[in-house]
Amino acid sequence: MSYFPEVSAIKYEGPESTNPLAFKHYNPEEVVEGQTLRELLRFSVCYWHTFRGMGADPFGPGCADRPWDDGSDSVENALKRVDVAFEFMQKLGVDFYCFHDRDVSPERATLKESNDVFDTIADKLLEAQQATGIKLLWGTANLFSHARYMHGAATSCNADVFAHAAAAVKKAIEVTHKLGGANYVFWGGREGYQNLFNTDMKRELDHLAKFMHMAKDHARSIGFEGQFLFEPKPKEPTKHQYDFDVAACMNFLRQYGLEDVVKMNIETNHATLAGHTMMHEMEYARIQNSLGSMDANYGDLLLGWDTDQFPTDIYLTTQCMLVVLEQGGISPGGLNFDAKVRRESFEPIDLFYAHIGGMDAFARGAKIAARIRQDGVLDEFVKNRYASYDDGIGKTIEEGSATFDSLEQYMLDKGDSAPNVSGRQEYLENLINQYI
Ligand code: XUL
Ligand code: CO
Repeated sequence: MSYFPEVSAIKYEGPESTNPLAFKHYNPEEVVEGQTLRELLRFSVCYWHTFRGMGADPFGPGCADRPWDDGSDSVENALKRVDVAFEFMQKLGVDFYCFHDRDVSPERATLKESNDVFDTIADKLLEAQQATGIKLLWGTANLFSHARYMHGAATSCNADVFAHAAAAVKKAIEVTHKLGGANYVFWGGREGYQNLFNTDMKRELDHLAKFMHMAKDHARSIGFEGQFLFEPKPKEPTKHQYDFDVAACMNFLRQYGLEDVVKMNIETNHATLAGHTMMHEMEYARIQNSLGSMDANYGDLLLGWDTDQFPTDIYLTTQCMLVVLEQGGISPGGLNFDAKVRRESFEPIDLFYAHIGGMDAFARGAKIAARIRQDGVLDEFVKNRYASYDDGIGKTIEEGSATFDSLEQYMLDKGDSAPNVSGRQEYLENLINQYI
């Protein structure tokens, strides 16, 4: 039984190919800075948008054509989706996938029943992983869709909801562990507030930290050694999410002693909603040894919400890959397409076009970034820009031997500072365009 009979395995055919169902740039075996593109990029398909998204928006219900899906929350339907997902991923040639508990497994009236169904689905996922070699990049729990989470989960004012969320995350970590997941993600679905008049921010943040500590303690107690990831997002669904951006997340993690166990899963559309570029968020995390994984997508800059489009912008992917290569890769994280096809792209084949485009865009970005790095054009420029700190007074500042007294004396002797040199931004932008 095939769910995508019109598609066979997607192959690399090179830039000259006109086949829309072929890679033009993603050759999984091509080596970039010592790693194959497959190892470097660690592409992952997300279960929620790709196998559960039906194109609903605030103005209308889903309208996607998914002939295999009867729309029910039956176990049979959930099991069938596993077959669909693995056929899709295998034909696409990705090595990883990601899910929330409720994407793969429907919720039932009680926690016990929900967990039992989840076990049945997890068995099938494990079988499918073993049959195909596709692995779990990360698991997570949906702590935002059910009405109980209206005030948040770990930051809910209702302690029972905190307990329910804890039980859900406990189970999701156990399933992630059973499936050999490389990471576990926290995205604070509704961990934030709509109005401070009814919110005790201090208590909510304390609770969130307690929750993450308990999650980590449980994970380690069952032998899950995967990496934890925190996913920054400034707003939506709440007016203010506590995981606003990398800076806010890092501050939170450090305040509560979690910085050694939790890294960042950075998403482009979340970065731009926070008023940052993706490169800023990635670089800010990288320099603090906290760049863990990426949710690859692209937001429409004319719209103020999370549009989760597939990334096709080579400028963006080049910037991302400059940071990834500087770090030497992103493993055990990966590059998860947290992206959805447009509502109008309602046919199953559109799922292939979307992922092929995203994978090609990142493969190009990787190769362009590697050439820029190989020629050392940015490195050399940046190094020279700070050369005044390599010796003399600058060196005393960096080494920590300078004081306000010594700096004052230096300037009294010298009279005035040395002239500045140009930042050459336009020159550098032109240079980067030559590589693209
Ligand atoms: C929501 C979002 C999530 C996380 C996982 O904007 O990005 O899907 O990636 O919970
Ligand atoms: Co995401």
